Amino acid sequence: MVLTVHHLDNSRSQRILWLLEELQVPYEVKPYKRDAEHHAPKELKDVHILGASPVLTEGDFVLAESGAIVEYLLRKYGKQRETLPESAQIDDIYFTHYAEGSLMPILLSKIIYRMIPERAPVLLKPFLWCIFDALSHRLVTPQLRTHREYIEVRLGESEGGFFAGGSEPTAADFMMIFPLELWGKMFPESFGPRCREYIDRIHERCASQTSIPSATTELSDSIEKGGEYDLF
Ligand SMILES: N[C@@H](CCC(=O)N[C@@H](CS)C(=O)NCC(=O)O)C(=O)O
Repeated sequence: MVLTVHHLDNSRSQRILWLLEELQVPYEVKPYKRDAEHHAPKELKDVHILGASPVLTEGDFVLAESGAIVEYLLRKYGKQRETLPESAQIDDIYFTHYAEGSLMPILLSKIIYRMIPERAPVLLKPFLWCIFDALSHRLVTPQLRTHREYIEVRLGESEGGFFAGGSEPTAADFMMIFPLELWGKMFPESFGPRCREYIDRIHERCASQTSIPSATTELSDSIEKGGEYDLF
């Protein structure tokens, strides 16, 4: 039975590709293309009723939700969280959940405030831009500023440069990379320098993985398998 990543282009399933590369576990990618409205195609619902990516399958086994997949794969193939110092374990748990629980909703609301006027009929656009821009500045920008300060401080405190404090990525990093890439790409004006340095370092690390001789699936191969990743 083969581990299969059901991968939607430019999506959270990039997290799982990076993790599987790090773990050097053999896997296959089943690609799905977003439709004109940017939604996943209907076929993904045949794999998991919610129809969102990523989904991991292995025979009859089906698992959705990127955080659950990260935890599952690390538990099965990775270094156990319990081997980290206790404070690092707490940071790892915290940032693993913070990524989807706190940071993603803020970024998504900022994206929606931008998307509504962008997709509105031409005549309504100027009016809606005015309203949604003002709402976004009032409601979302201050939150994003606070989160930026918080993450910048955390990265500054981390001795090894990763979220749990060490020099190797943990679940927290596999989760945090996606919202940080999204933020840097969509709202670069509010993106922090340590966050920029963090994602550059991870991209360098990914690039160098292509030369790991024992890797069963090389990253360049996986990027090819997953299609182009526009957030990178
Ligand atoms: N919290 C879920 C979110 C899954 C999700 O919304 N995935 C997006 C891609 S990043 C998706 O499949 N969107 C397509 C759609 O909703 O049609 C996770 O972390 O896996």
